[in-house]
Amino acid sequence: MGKLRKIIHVDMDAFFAQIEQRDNPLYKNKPLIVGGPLNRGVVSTASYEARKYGIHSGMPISKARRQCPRGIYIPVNMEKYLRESAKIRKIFSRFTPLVEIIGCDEGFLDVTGCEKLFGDALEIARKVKGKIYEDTNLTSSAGIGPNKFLAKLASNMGKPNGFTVLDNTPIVIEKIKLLPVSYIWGVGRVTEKELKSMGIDTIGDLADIPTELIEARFGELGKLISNLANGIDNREVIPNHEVKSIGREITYRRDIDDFSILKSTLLLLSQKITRNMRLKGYRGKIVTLKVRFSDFKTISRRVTLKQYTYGIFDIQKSAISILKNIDLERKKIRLIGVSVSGLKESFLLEGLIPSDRSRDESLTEAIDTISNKFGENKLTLAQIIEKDDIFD
Ligand code: TTP
Ligand code: MG
Repeated sequence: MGKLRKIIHVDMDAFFAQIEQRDNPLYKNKPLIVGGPLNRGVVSTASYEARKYGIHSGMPISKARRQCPRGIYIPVNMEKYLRESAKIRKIFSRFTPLVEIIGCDEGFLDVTGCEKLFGDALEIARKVKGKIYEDTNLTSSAGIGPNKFLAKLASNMGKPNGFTVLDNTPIVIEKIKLLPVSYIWGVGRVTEKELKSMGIDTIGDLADIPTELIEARFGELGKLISNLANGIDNREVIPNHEVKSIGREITYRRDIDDFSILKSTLLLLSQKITRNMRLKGYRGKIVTLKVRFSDFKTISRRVTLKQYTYGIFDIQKSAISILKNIDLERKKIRLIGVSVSGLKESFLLEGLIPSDRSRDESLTEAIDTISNKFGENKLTLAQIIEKDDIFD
């Protein structure tokens, strides 16, 4: 057992919609739907008044209009929301350097040991919420717990304008077990459906099944959600600036000089890296290829892309282009690795990614969805499966 941690999770309420309601008195207390393009697009978010009509993020606007014809529909004004987002981040960082921002409106603060400066976790959470309101006129919801899972669950339970503490006590755990599995971080709609088909509806149902079984079915994600269902969560709060690069490498069981195998490997590595980038919310601009030859000589070369991306083929193609420039004559490769640096959090790039990028990125998202469903290790692209035996 590690030391007892104190984690705070703060999430803005109906973020885009609340900002628009703040700025336009005509929108106050009304069902307000932010999203676009207005007739073809999806809902980014809806005010709590609109949620009563069953409207939620990701729903096609056409459907929302049918369910709530009297709603007010407005487009996204990302620049404006990012200005508020920056203020919120700044407030978080006043209390601890251990701040991990997720997306544009939420963050985790590890305030273990901060009592002397700012008071206990409850007091800090109260101060953060208060300061956010003071500086932005926006409400947020705070959750406090001994780990990220419980802190996030707590902030979600009290929404809007909530303040909830969840300790790892038997009473709390019993209560959590009654919640639907979809409350678990990482259980998306696809996973939820699959779990339901296995007869798992609640967090308690999931906790009752041995972790190995869930892992066998869902891969790494399975292990994570099974542990979370049991209240086990050792994930640290990782300050965003500390993520400098995201990469993977592979050592072959025997040394390789077959270019098609190397190419497939780069595809596999790119898939794993881009999945990780998306999970953490980054795009990157610099691709580095590392190659270790059979004589252990190791080289690494990098290219800088024109655009920030998390597209699988953007990364793979860059790595291949580097590989082509390396003299492989009479040499065999023992290890190959790819990493992406020059990272930027995706939400900061919103609206700045030109549409010709989006095809590769959409493909990456689709592959992610399939990976979530079948477990990361079950899905490998193209011919990699056949060559599986050459990797360590
Ligand atoms: P969320 O925090 O998920 O949602 P929210 O702040 O609107 O509402 P809640 O009170 O439940 O926290 O997301 C933050 C913002 O991110 C949201 O206001 C709009 C944007 N967003 C999208 O654009 N698309 C999406 O699918 C989601 C989930 C969010
Ligand atoms: Mg929010």
